[in-house]
Amino acid sequence: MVIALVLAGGRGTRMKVEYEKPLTPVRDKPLIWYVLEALHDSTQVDRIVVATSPHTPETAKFVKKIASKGSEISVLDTPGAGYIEDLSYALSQDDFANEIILTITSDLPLITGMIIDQVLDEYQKSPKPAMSVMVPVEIFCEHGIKPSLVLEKVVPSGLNILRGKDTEQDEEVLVLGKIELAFNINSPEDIISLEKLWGTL
Ligand SMILES: Nc1nc2c(ncn2[C@@H]2O[C@H](COP(=O)(O)OP(=O)(O)O)[C@@H](O)[C@H]2O)c(=O)[nH]1
Ligand SMILES: [Mg+2]
Repeated sequence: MVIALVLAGGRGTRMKVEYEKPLTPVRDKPLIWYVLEALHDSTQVDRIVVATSPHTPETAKFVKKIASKGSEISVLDTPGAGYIEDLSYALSQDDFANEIILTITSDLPLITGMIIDQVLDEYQKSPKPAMSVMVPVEIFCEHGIKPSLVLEKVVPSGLNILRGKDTEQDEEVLVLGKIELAFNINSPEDIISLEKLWGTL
């Protein structure tokens, strides 16, 4: 089974607004809606779990409202102790043991179901239990976007795959030339970049 774990419990302080970041309006929809829609469109994701925290109570309410309409989606209340800490907390859940866990951030408005399926196809072909997905930095330059973090010419995407148990896992690095995997919203300026990108993709 493939479980998508959406991390949506950060403080989002760089947005400088009172909204919780996952609920930031982007073309009349909350930011996280784009990620949930892409996961819903994926043919390989079986379950969606949204990891909220005490920093994002309204996001939890929003997801529960969607869940009440019968989608395969649920909320996991994580402590809000930090990305890595809350990810470990989530992975230690009994019902995640040995499942394929696709982790994704709530701030990737360009992600699509097709790209998620492409990553999962590559994961299924790989002999390794974990996969981290990177985007070449040139892709950012081509679109005139400044990436927040560059590791030796690649930018970490907001999407990774691992098995549901919190131990060291041998990982394959997949490099995909898709801006959709790494363009994430962290500041109000990013919303302006997003509008520009939408015009070109
Ligand atoms: N559950 C949970 N999610 C978090 C935490 N910190 C960040 N996130 C989520 O992780 C995603 C990425 O966070 P962000 O601050 O944008 O990190 P960056 O893009 O790597 O700089 C967002 O969707 C956050 O809501 C945390 O402590 N707990
Ligand atoms: Mg981000």
